[in-house]
Amino acid sequence: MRFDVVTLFPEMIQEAATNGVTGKAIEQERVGLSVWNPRDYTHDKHRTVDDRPYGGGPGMLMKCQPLCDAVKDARKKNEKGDTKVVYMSPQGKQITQNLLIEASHLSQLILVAGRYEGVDERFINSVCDEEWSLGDYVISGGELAALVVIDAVTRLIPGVLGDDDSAKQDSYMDGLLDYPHFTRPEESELGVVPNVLLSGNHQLINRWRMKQALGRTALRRPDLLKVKELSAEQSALLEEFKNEIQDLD
Ligand code: 4GX
Repeated sequence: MRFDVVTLFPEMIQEAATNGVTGKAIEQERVGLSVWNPRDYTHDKHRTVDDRPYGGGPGMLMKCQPLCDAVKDARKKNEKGDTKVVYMSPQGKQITQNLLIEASHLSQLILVAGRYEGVDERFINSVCDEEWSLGDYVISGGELAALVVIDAVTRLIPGVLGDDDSAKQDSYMDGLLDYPHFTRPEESELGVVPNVLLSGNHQLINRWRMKQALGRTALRRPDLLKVKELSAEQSALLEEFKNEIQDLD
């Protein structure tokens, strides 16, 4: 799969994406990444990419033509398969792991990062297939949002994560928060490690971890539990967790 980012700050994408998990995936050619600067598609002496909004008001908007021409060039990089063009903004559909799993099956994802007060609405309506949001808060430009999408999607591509990490994508803990983790020392001024984790009994350890994952999800994200089907064993573990909390008071 390949990512193409349309941005006035190409270095921001190149710098961040060529480190860590995404950097390695690019090196190993498991994913492709190119950046496209709308400024390179201007034709005037000042290389103008923005203009004042019709109707007045503060701020500037990105003009359609340089954005359209950048997307048109990015599309040429895809030889076969599906392309999706996505504009990142708080007006979009909030991204979820499921949305990103679907995106990981595309052959090309073109991410458009807006600056200023946004882009001319006609570009979104005519050129973009979808509008995606990180969540209900405002950042200064779409670049960080595009990087979040690239990172999260790259992790889903076969071969990108090592076997140890990919096991994490196994389904039985899907839709639950993670259980708590501990490493050495066994005992410190910050407290002790739960005894069961030192027992060497892997059946007991897995049971404890599942119970913690269920309990934390119930306490912190009850919305996630509402949509998850629990097995009989999971329901029993969650009941145990809830009873143990009540024993505390
Ligand atoms: N999830 N931003 C887009 C420019 C903008 C302003 C107004 C449309 C209308 C964001 C987010 C996000 C900041 C990217 C504003 N576009 N992107 N930018 N939340 O906050 O993705």
